[in-house]
Amino acid sequence: MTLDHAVWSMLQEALAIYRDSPRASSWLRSHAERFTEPVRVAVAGVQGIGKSTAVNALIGDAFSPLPEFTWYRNGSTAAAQVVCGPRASEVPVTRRGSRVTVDIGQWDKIDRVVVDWPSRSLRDVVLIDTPASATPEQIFGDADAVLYLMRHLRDNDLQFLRSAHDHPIARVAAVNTVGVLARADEIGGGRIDALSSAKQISRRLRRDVQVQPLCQNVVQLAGLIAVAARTLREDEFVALRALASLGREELEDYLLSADRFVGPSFPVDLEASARQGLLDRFGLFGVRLCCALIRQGFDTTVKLTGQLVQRSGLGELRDSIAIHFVERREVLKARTALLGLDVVLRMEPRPAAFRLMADLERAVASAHDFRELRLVAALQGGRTKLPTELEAEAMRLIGAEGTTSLARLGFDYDAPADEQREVLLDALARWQGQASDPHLAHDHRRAAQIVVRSCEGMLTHLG
Ligand SMILES: Nc1nc2c(ncn2[C@@H]2O[C@H](COP(=O)(O)OP(=O)(O)O)[C@@H](O)[C@H]2O)c(=O)[nH]1
Ligand SMILES: [Mg+2]
Repeated sequence: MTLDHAVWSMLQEALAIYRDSPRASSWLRSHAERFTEPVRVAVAGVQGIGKSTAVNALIGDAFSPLPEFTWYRNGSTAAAQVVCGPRASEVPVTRRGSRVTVDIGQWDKIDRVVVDWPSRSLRDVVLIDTPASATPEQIFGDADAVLYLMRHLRDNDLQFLRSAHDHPIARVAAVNTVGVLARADEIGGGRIDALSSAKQISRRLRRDVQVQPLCQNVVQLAGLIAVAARTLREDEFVALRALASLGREELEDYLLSADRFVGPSFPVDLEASARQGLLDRFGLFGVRLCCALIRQGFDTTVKLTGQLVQRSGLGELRDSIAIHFVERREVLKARTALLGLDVVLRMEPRPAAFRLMADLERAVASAHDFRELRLVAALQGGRTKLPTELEAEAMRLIGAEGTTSLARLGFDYDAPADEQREVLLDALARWQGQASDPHLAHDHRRAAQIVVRSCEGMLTHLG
């Protein structure tokens, strides 16, 4: 039985056990519904760190920020609701230029705003923007997975990240958080190499002994630039191209401060209001980067946007969401359902439900997906050691770089099935050898067994 089936039947059995309790039934029904939805990814972090901006970058539109939990779901047409308890009221959504505004009006209390929005980026996830007042309990209660934005690693960041794993079930499956080094453009005082410095810092954070058990990955993001790139207008591009026509050094003089950049004596025929507009949208660093890129030959909107999406870190952030959250949907949903059942059990303990919970915990712990994720963490954290080359191959085969068979087998093109099978059989034989070699350490062989199981899984799929 797959994990999906195990969890689904657990939820149905729990509904039968609690059919006489309206409160438990309604809770379990909401969990059953949630189980079939796309993965819910919350964006968390302290006030002003860039959460709403990051959400906009991911969606590709510039929503005016709201001081409430705001859920963005894929919808065939644009619509928005204010939700409070069981009540949901439609509210207007309007677009002016690249700005989208949801007019929520006046309410005493709001649980959340739900925005339905046609966007490819929302096909596989529901994004949740969190307000300043959000507690970790609320965030980890609503979401299946979390993007945690930070600038430096501070105590309050670690506290937040650890709170995700306070719960014993969550600890079994510490698989739902990706750290984001936010405002990457501000690293090192906005020098032109800020984004590559940020990349190095995020790599270091990824390997940090305190962060590693709490985040599956750490990536950097220059959110402001990413939003501007995804919503770049023709008039902005024309203005940037005009700026880029200035000599690098001459332009640099005017990019020393915001005042100089929007000041009266400017060598290019560009109104102060247009310069201010560029500054608001891109920041000084962003303007500098755009001009450098245009000079390097990324001189159409398509080319420039593509570069900005990659350099801002948005590309890598999207990949990370795909690899760690979307492709691991089954595990994340199972984890959420277990936590949900645990709540019911604590409120209304019943022997039949305890048995159910024990069965499910076993199912989850033995699910191969979880074994893979735990092995990824153990290898990254150095708790399990393999020789360097084998470790790299093991990581790939157990899905650390993506869970499709192409990613696991290391193909960077769409290899036909028989070519994949050949590589796979070779890997399988190698790892079977490792798994059964009596001279190797126990944890080495144990790791090899998991890799073998991953290979066997692929073989079934490839047919
Ligand atoms: N320079 C820079 N500013 C940013 C970035 N992301 C957000 N901001 C700005 O920081 C302020 C707060 O951002 P916001 O996304 O509303 O933060 P939130 O409170 O975490 O949702 C806004 O003025 C943004 O324009 C970034 O990557 N770089
Ligand atoms: Mg915000």
